Amino acid sequence: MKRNLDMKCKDNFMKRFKYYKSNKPEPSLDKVVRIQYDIPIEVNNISNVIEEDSRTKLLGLRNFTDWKTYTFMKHTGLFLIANPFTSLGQRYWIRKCLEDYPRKPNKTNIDIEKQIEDWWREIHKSDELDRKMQKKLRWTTLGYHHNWDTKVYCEKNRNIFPSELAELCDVVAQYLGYTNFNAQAAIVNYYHMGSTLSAHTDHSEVNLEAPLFSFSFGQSAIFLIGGQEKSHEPSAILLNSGDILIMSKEARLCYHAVPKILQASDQPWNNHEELIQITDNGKTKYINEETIIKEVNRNIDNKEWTQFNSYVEESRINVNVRQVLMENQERLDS
Ligand SMILES: O=C(O)CCC(=O)C(=O)O
Repeated sequence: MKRNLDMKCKDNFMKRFKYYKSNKPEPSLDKVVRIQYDIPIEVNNISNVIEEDSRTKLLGLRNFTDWKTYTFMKHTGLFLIANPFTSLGQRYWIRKCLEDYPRKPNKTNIDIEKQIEDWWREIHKSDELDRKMQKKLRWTTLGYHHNWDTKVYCEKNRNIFPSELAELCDVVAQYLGYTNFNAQAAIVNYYHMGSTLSAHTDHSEVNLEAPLFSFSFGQSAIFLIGGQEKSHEPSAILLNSGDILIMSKEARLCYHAVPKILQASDQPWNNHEELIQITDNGKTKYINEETIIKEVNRNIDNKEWTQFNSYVEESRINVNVRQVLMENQERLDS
């Protein structure tokens, strides 16, 4: 009897996962925390730690005073910043994830089958889009490459972390009061409408005190987060394009999953009133300002944007960034 009860309890995460994954019947969204419609009772608005950061505009972010940040009573250490990106900012990050991040020397899931130098160029090399190869890309890793088998990072399996992504994380970290965050590893996940990501915890990093930053773009998702055991009843949260989820403190080691991708109710990357040129206005730590201004502004051109638009109209992209090492540690073996 006791054993049966234990077995039942163990199933809580999986039970919710299966419920939200289902297509027949479609799950009810009544219990999904949806910040865009109303502020559910379990979510509180938090006040900003610092007033401003001159780098926000360069990185496609609104001013801190316009950010809306929420914490969750049931999940200590979990933060949700509801889309702080401008439309042009979303375009810039979506394009980075598609055009730049899957390029070598970064690793992708396609590598075991075929080494492709430049996935985005490869799928567009002839007049007709290579849809088969387009759909094949499920992840790319940056910085310290995640080892999916051993779950252990190693120095030999490391490339330079993209400076603009490090800069973005630094801004968000400073905003939340983390003054020493160092972006060292990232997984970019590519989801199509039927894709899921099963329950797991992220515990490969030496430093488990540092927060994990997770950025969502394109189509929406139901995100499940529970406790450090699968028996905990998870909460379901709707993540929309531009949302930033931060897992820190207790939430850093909690089970989480993506059981469903949902059609986005709007396309914040296509808000034409917000496609305004950016100019130099911030002291950057990692990036060259001239380069980023050029790269952000070229996406105002809708013609240049078309191919990226087609991708996010039917896919979701998630970038999650971690600090691997302890503060002042330079290498895994030091
Ligand atoms: O797609 C997401 O929102 C979550 C991704 C994730 O949990 C991971 O890559 O570890």
